[in-house]
Amino acid sequence: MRRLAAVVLLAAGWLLGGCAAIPAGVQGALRQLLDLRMTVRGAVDENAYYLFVLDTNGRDSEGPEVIAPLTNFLGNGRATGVYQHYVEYHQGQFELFRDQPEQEGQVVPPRVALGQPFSFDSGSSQGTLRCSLDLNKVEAQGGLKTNAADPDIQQIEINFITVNEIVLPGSLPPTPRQSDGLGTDGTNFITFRVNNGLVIGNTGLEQPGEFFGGQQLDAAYDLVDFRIEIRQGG
Ligand SMILES: [Ca+2]
Ligand SMILES: [Ca+2]
Repeated sequence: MRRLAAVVLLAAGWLLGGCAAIPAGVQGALRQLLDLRMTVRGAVDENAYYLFVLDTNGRDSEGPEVIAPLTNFLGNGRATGVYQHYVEYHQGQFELFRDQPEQEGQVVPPRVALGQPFSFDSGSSQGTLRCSLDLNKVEAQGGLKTNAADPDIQQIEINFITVNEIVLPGSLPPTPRQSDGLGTDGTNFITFRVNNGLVIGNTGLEQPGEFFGGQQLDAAYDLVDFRIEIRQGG
C-alpha cells in the first residue's frame, strides 16, 4: 500500500508540474465553464434585454422567473423570484451583473456590473445569443470571488428571460411589455448540479408562439430554444 501511495504521489507531482508549465496568468486547466445559449423566433431586437439569470446560492429551490404581465409591482423591470446574477445582452454588449429581485416596500442595493463573461457570441440576426461564464470566478452568494478558497457553486437555478423594455414602478402608463421565460408563463426555471459534462437542451419546455398579457409575443422576444453545458475549459 505504501508503494502504491508513493506512485499516486508521484503522479500527482507530475500533474502539478504539468500545471506549472502553463504560462503565468493562464489558468486554463482550472476553468469550469458554463456555456449558455438562447434562441428567439426572429432576429434579436438590439434595444431589448436578453437575460441569462442565475440563482447560485444553493439555499433553496426557488429560482428566477419572469415578472407577471398584470402585476402592479414591476420590481427592477427585468426578473423576479430568486437570483444573484444575470448576464445581460443589450445593444451589442454582454455584461455580467450582480443583482437581486426587488421586493415591494424594500430598498435593495443597486446592481453591480462585474465585467464581460469569459466569452460571448452574438448571432443576433439569427436570433441566437451565447455566453460562457467561468464558474470558478463567480461567488455563490453574489459577485466575483475575491479568494480562491471561497466555496464553489454547487447548484444553479437558471432562467432565460427576454424583456422588450424596462418598465419601472411609477411609470405611467406602463409601456406595453413583452417578456418570455421558460415555460408558458416564464416561471419554469431549471435546477441542476454543477458537474462537468452536463448538457441540458430544450425537450419541449419552451415553445414558439406563446402569449404574454393576452398578446402573442413578437418574434424578437419569443424564446424557442436554449442550451446549457458545463465543461472543463481551456
Ligand atoms: Ca416561455
Ligand atoms: Ca416562447
